[in-house]
Amino acid sequence: MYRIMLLIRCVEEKLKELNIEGLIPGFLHLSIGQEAVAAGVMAALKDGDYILSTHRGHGHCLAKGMSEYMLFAEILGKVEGCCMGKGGSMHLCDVKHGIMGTNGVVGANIPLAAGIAFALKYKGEEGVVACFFGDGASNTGAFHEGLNLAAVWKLPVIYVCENNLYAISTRITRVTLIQDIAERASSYGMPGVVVDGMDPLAVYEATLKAVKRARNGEGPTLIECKTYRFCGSYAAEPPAVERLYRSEEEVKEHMKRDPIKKVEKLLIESGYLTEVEIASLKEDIKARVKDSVEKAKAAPKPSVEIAFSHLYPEREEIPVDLEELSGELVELPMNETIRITLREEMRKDKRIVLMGEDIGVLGGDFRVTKGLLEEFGERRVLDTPISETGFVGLAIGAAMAGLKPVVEIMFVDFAGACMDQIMNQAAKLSYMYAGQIRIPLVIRAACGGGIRAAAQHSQVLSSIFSHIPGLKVVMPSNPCDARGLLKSALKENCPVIFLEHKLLYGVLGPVPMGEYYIPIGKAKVVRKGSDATVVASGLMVNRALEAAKNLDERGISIEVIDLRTISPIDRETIVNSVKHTGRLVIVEEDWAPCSISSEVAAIVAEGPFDSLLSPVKRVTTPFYPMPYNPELEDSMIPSVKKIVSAVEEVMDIL
Ligand SMILES: Cc1ncc(C[n+]2csc(CCOP(=O)(O)OP(=O)(O)O)c2C)c(N)n1
Repeated sequence: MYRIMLLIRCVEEKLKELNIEGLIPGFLHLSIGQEAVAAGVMAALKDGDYILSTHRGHGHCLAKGMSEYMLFAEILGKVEGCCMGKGGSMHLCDVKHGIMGTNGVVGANIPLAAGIAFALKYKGEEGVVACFFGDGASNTGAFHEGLNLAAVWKLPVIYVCENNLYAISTRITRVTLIQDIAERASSYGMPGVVVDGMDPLAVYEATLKAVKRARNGEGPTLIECKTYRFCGSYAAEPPAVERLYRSEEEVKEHMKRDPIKKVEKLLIESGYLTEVEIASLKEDIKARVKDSVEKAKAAPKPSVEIAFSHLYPEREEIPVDLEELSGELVELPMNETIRITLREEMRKDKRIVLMGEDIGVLGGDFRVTKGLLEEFGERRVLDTPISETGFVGLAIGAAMAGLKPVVEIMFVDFAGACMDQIMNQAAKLSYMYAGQIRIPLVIRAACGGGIRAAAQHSQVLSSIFSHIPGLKVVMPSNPCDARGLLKSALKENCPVIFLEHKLLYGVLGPVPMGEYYIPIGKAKVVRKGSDATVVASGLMVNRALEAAKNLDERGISIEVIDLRTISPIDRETIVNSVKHTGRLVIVEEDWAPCSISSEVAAIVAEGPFDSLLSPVKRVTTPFYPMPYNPELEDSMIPSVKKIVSAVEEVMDIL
């Protein structure tokens, strides 16, 4: 432990120098003073155990086995860094050593850790997860949701709170009324322990107990380590800024508790090491660190292509030709189609687990998962607390550790409650950790208006997800597509947002019972035509088809494109169609500003603009929330009539 603490201190002192020299391009948070926590916790872990850490995670990574060379190279932005220069100090990862990532979003790693622990337990592996976070993180929703879920499902996690008294400049006593953060553990039904975080042995002993508990299947423990950082919140914090929130005297007082000096004294007094031996050990570490830094400075930078890699890891192989209909065609509604597809895939692939609010006993608000609990049991069909950040984060963690979770967000409107987990975690981890981690996760959500559910239960929001690289977004318009898209989504190694329109759940359509996969990223021309192109998705495809039928009776030939995949959008199919028809109407059940319809219009403006015979027309929801009154609601959602009028306008036949 002493050696590890020395290494961490030496590496971080070096990083401080590099920062002063201007060699570190980004943020740098040092943990000087807090080394005993990293050393003590890691001494109690084994090789098959995992850690998750924070923006202040150099020490944790070094103690868990990351080489100082990989660390320096990463922080200097070099291709030989642990994340090929794509992560930097706040986003380190070394899966080979069980380091499942340091995280730049305070508190976000807490549900992820529960998820990795869930996967370990599910697979019957004996590993445990240690999750580090600061006192500041203990006031995030992710803390409460993550700890609660870990406790309820008795997951093998050790939550390690490094209470260094400050979240940047905010002293914990100004934002938290209880004396010990560990007290919070009792409200989740788990043990909470307070230890002297400046004493590696005390940290080690507390962790050892927590690890034993976790390995025995007794669930998580919260360990609060009372510690202190001797440096500013970030490496370049000027003393004048630091003085705004803590005095020099206070820092000096805490420096008397320096864990390295404390252990040194103990080692000498107990006759374990002499002063000469300690000096020589320090020299060795210094020399080793110096070599690593020199090598890292000389290492190559990443090539430009590296910036464009690791976003969407290659999907699993699909055993049949895409789009090939197979098996008997059976008339089914969309909710039942999704259910039988999930059931079939779950029978084949034990990695698939379902999570969500009321999806088990009730079968979901829209009964999509009805009966699956009975067949697969509580181990694979999990009713969750109302805790979107908790269970979506947990599912991401489980995916990181090799499972394939399918999460249901009851109404897509509630995705806002867990947007950090979707956009900063699920979408980004594979990229920022340079492909070391994959997130094979499907997030299903009911969307759309028409059921008189008003402003907070009627949105589609596909454009919000589609704005984020790293996610794929699909939206079936009929039961057959729901089957093909879901089967394909379950072969992806990236998060897929699967949007299910509520008004389509009960709509019948022919569904192929065999292996049927629809390529993700490909739109479909669902009706051929020559006068105008209508682009739509989800429920709007059906309205566009009806409009096309009406117009056909008047001799107007409409080509209808069903986007199927909203992101990444299929530019080629749109461009080819508009080149052919010369006119474009985009129908979207969503607001026009910054929407999918804006995107489609931009694709045409950037591409076959010269082919346009008339301006592009969009039929969208007025830029107001959804009202409750049925007539008012119906007036908001694009109707067949409005689509027909839009086509007439682009055809100039008003
Ligand atoms: C969700 C979120 N909010 C705000 C920030 C900005 N931020 C970065 S570090 C930090 C303080 C964190 O304090 P604490 O959790 O106690 O950890 P420490 O920095 O003391 O190690 C804040 C607010 C962030 N990264 N994430």
